[in-house]
Amino acid sequence: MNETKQSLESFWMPFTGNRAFKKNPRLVARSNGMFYYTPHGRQILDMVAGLWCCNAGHGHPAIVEAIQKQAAEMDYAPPFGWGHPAAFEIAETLVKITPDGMNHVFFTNSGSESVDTALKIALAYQKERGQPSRTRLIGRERGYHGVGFGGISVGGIPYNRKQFSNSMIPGVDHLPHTHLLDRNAYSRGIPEFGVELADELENILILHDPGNVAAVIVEPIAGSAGVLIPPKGYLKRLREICDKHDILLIFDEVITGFGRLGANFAAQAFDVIPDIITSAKGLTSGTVPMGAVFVRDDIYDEFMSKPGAAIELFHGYTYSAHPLAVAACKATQKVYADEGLFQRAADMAPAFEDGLHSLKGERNVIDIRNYGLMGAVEFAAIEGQPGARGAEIIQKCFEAGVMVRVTGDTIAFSPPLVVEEGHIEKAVETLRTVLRA
Ligand code: PXG
Repeated sequence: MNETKQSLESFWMPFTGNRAFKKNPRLVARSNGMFYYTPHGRQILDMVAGLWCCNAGHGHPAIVEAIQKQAAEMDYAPPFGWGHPAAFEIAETLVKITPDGMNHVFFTNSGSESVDTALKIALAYQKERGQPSRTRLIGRERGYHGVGFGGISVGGIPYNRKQFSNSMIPGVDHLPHTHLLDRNAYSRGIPEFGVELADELENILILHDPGNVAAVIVEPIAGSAGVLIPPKGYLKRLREICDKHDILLIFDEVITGFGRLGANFAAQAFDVIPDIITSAKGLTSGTVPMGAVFVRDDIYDEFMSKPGAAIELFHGYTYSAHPLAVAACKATQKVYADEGLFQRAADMAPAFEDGLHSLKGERNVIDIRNYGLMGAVEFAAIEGQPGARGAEIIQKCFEAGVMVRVTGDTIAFSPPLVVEEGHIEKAVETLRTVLRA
C-alpha cells in the first residue's frame, strides 16, 4: 500500500461507499465564500452549503475571528450545574427569531441529538402533565431525522433502518410521504395536490387511540429524501389534527431553519407554528458542531412548575452550549442579521427557481422542484440500478467544478445564502452540459 492509500484506510467514513471513495477520492482542503478547493487547488462551486449547513458562505471573517478569540479566552465550560454568560446571551438572541411564545432553547451538538432531545422532551412532557399513556410517536415515510435510535425510528428512509431493524424504539408509526410525482411534477414552490395525505394522521390516531400519542414529527420540507415540498394546506392540516387531539407537533428544521426558505424558520415561511423546533447546521453556519431545540413556553413551564424536583430534565450533553459553538453561533447570527441573509435567500429564490426549471426537457429529467433556496432535479433511474445515474451525475459535476448533493437519482441544491445569479447559472449550465454529454 502506498502512503496515500494507507492514510485513507483508517477513517471509516460516514454514509459513504468507503471502498469506492478510497479508489477514487473526492477531497477538498480549503474553502472560501461560495467555493471549496481541492488539495491541488482546483476550485469547486459549493451548491450545497457543505451539507446544507454553511448558510453564511465559507470562511466569513467575523465568524472565523470569533472562534479564534473564544479558543484563546476559554476553551471549555461545564454545562451541568455551571454556565458561561455567552450561552445565556445567545439563547436570548435565538429565541427572538423563533415564533412567538417559543422562548426556551436546549443546546445539543448535532441534528441527530436535537431530534432525540425533542422526542425525549415530548415524552417527558406528557408524563409531567399527567398523561403518561401518551408514549407513541409518529413520523413520516422518507423522513430523515438523523441517526440516533429515536431519529431512525421516527425516520422513514428504509436503508437507514434496515441494518438495525430489530432495535427501533417501540410504538412508532409513520404518515405516508408527500412525493406525488404523477400529480405534482415540475411544481414551482408549493405543490397543488395532496393535502388529503395529512388526513392519514386521523386514521393512524384512530388505530392507536389519540390518548396514546405523544408527538408527531415531520420535516416541513423533507431534505435528505430529495427536497419534498409539502402540498398546499398540508402542514396546516397536520397542525389542526394535532391540536384537536392535544398532540405535540415537532418540526425538524435542521435544514429549513436559519434562512434556507427565506424566513427565520419554515414555521414562519409556511405560517404553521409547531410546539417544538429542532435545529443544527445553519445555527453556526456549519463552522462548529451545534444543535438547538426550541420549545413552547408552556412546555418549559410544565417542567419548572414542579416543586421538589431538583433537576427538571434528566438529559444533556458534555458539550451542550460549548464555548466555541456559542461563539460561532453568536457571530453567525450577527452576520445573518447584519447582512440580511434570510431576506437575501428570499430575493434570490426566483432566480434559483428559474435556473433549475430551465432544465425541464433535458435528457432523463422527470421532475424539478424548489422552495426558497432548496431545490432538486430528479432523473429517471437506470433500469435495475437505482441511484447509478445520480451517482454518475454528481461525479461528473464534481469533475466540472460544481458540488451538488445526490440522493438516489435526485440531485439536490441548497447553496449558501450568499449565492449570486452567476453561481446559479454556472451550476445549472454545468448540469445541463453533463446531461447532454
Ligand atoms: N434532521 C434533519 C431534517 C436533517 O436533515 C438531521 C436531522 C441530523 O443532523 P446531524 O447533524 O446529526 O447529521 C439532518 C441531517 C443529505 C444529508 O445528504 C442530510 C443530513 C445529514 C447528512 C446528509 O441529505 N441532514
